[in-house]
Amino acid sequence: FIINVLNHEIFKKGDCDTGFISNNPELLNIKPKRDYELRLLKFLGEKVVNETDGIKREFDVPIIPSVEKPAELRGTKQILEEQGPEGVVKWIKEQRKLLLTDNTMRDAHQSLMATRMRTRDMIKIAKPTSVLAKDLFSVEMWGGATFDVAYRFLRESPWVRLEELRKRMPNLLFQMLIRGANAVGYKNYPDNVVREFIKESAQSGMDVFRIFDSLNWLKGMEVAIDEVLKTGKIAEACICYTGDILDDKQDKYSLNYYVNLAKEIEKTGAHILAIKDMSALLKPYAAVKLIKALKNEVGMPIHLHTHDTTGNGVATVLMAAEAGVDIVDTAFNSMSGLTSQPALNSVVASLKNTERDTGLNLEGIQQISDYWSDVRPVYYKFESDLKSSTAEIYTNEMPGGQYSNLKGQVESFGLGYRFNEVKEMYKTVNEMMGNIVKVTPSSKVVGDMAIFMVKNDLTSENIYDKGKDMAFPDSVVDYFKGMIGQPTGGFPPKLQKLVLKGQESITCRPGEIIPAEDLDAIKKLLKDKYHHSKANQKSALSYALYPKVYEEYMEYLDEYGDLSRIGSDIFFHGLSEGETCELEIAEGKILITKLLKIGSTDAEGNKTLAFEVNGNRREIKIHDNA
Ligand code: 3PY
Ligand code: ZN
Repeated sequence: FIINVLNHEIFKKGDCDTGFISNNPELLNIKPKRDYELRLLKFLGEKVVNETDGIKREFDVPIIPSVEKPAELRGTKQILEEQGPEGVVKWIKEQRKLLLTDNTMRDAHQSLMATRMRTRDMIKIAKPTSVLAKDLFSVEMWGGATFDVAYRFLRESPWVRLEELRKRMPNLLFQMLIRGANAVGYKNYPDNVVREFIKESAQSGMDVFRIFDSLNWLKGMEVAIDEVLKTGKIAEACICYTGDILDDKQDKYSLNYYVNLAKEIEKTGAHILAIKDMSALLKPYAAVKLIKALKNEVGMPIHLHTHDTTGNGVATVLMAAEAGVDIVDTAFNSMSGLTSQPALNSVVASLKNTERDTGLNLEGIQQISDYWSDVRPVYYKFESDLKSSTAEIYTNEMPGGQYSNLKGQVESFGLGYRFNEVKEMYKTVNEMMGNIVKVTPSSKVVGDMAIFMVKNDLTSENIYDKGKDMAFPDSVVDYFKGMIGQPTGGFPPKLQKLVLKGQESITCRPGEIIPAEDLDAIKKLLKDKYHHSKANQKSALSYALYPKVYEEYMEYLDEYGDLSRIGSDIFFHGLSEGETCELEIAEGKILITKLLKIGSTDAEGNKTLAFEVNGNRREIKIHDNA
């Protein structure tokens, strides 16, 4: 308003009286644009002053393959729409070809770059993927850690991601990973949250729900399976693979164990059986043994999920194909390998002219891989420094996504130099816990306990003495209380007693005792506290899953505005001095912004940054936290 007054011709001439404001109503036109602009400059200023110092690498602009939409674009999504989940199961069983799921937009970036891939980089390649890779079985692009990370670090809505991708990929099944009663979080939620979350996701375009329990405890998956069956979408239930079925000495997780679990899963009515090999432990010959046995014993199609941490990923996939697996998870080559999935393009190439030819077009999928190859460098800060495959994983059994995350977690405690010890301790903790399945969130419990032990110089022997008066990490306490379920073989009593220090534990399903969440009360809270006029079931569910993260997200939007449209090079690396860029702040609204100068720190510890925005000079003061 003041700027409007100062810029007004009458005011400038000094020719105004008390009627000036009422005679000139345009003075009250306060443009929200200015507000957007200011908030955006504040974001850029903070980034430059307190993170990058204006130093930035050059990044190539990713090339988006140009595709013409064919007259008819049909895929697996249409089979589901026209024939329901049973129709999809029938279709899968009729195929000789090996069906592929692309996991680039979910597990690949979760495993390679701490889940930081932004929606903006996904939606640009969505339409080309739907055309050039139209023969995929599905695209996994949601769930797992992506939900939390979208709000927590990317400050964007995962629901918008789902909707925007859905619009651009109408022919392919969308798939998500859901952690049973832990939904997309790290703890058991009330049943109504799990059910409503599935309902809302299905309505927003999700088709295949890959459901697992982090302890292979069937009870932990029951509610989720039941709800997916009600939605008419596809329930894919998992056996999480751990240990080594080729080694007769490892008898806890034997072939029989997996076959029995699969038979129990079949009884739930789930449509597809997934083998979830989250830590890349399924060796190629073990895959043959397991898949042949499962094919003999259960009627559901089998979907294999694995990682390439050991370098044996493609071999496992090919051997599984040979043994009759129906569908396998892969990632486009430039986003594959190491802790990510085995390479999609390479699998397609190796099966060309064989009985299990995937039918995917190599030239088309090369263009998609090239796009991801151009996108990836922007995320370099989040990549682990793992340069080669490692057979060490066969002994420490750490999931693909955890490896890169744990390293960061260990470093945040100032224990980076003791990472090898933490990895070794991860193994020890697993043994102390009775050899459990390790996948989110049980893997986090093991990781948190390993860090705690290294930090406090605890060993498997001295812990019972030294740990008597220590408060164990919350995740570890919850685990021993039975709040993420029951492990096969039960809890080791001595360790449970040490951790719980007299607190009660449960053996029932946590959902049976956790009170239902009042989603309407959450909507009201969001409306009252954040003036969130559009608070709906989606926002209420997000809050119910992650109250603190969701509140911080709302506060961030208030402070900086919606930054989901600005380029990832800017979002992560800001601007360098002299750089000009186009910043999209709302649909079609572009600010051409140049960082003219970064001033030096003044007596109050502030730096003044000069920008040019759409031709106008703007200055902003930012506190230098250094
Ligand atoms: C997740 O739960 O996010 C996983 O990827 C587990 O493997
Ligand atoms: Zn995985």
